[in-house]
Amino acid sequence: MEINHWHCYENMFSSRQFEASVTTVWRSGKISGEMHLSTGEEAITAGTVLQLQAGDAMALDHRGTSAMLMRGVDPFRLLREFMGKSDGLCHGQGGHMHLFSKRHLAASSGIVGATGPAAAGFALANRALRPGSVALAFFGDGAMNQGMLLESMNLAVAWRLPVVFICKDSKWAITTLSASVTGGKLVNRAIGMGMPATSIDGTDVEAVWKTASKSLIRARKGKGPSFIHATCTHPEGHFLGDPLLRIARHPVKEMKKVAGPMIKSAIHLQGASILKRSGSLATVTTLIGKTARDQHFSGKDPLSRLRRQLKKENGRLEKLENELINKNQAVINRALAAR
Ligand SMILES: Cc1ncc(C[n+]2csc(CCOP(=O)(O)OP(=O)(O)O)c2C)c(N)n1
Repeated sequence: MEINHWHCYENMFSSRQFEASVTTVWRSGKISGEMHLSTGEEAITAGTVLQLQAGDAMALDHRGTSAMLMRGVDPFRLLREFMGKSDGLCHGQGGHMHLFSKRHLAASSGIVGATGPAAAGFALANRALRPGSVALAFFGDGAMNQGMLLESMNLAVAWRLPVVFICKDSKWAITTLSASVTGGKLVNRAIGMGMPATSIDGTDVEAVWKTASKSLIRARKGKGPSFIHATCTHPEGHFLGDPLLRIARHPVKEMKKVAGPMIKSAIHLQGASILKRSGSLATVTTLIGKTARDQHFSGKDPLSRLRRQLKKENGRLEKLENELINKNQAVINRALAAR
């Protein structure tokens, strides 16, 4: 299937909008617990999920929102699920990490590595019940050290299962730098098991699309699984509210110069009242957090990358974005107004 950049952008933009709204709702306290966003992964999702056909399945990790949206799951039911409401996708029982839709053959899990066995199971069923259909397995680099994922990759090769294994490599597993606990190159593990493996820039939707297209054709023809290693960055860190401690441990040079004196002056004994000073300290830390986030994501945003390509048709682009913003806002308003 040929890539349609506008269709990809529409899906990526809608997902980003939805997750920006989820962030606001989460901050307001209407969603409890941790919140893991798929923001930063949109090109990987669009380049794979938008190529799926009826009968194809997908196993998603704790960042399943963009894939669910791009597969056509109702955003109203997703947000209501996140809010723990009975009219949510899973009647409010799953939350954002444990989503399931039988109609879309889609299941997510917060258990790291669990998408390997789930996708292998989907693929086994697909081969028997819906020949020619496939299953996608999404997981992070952290999952590549999980036994059950490696076992299912091995079995998928041995049984020639129609699976595409997609490793979204953000380099980090919460606060652990993957390189510090991982031997060798990830693609070599897949190659060693006997499946083709390709490493790509996961912020480039076209590269993802082309690679996924080859893997999907191969799987549909009954030739077995493949492995895609796609790099990405999560601008928010591991979860919403992540203080990006790891960035503080590897400070950006500029920030290091500015942060110290700013904090020192904010807590200086003389001058304004303690209340004012603690207020300004909060402003300083928020600013530092934002700077860290911006620098951390700079040049690694799949959405801005595709947007630059489409900007030559600026009128069309802005019209589309406005329509999608309004559409998203209407869904959010409806979800927040419902009881
Ligand atoms: C089996 C298992 N071990 C540990 C955890 C705790 N945990 C949750 S997310 C995470 C890191 C996952 O890193 P990665 O797979 O790279 O995904 P990312 O969050 O970076 O997208 C860990 C260790 C878990 N949920 N499941």
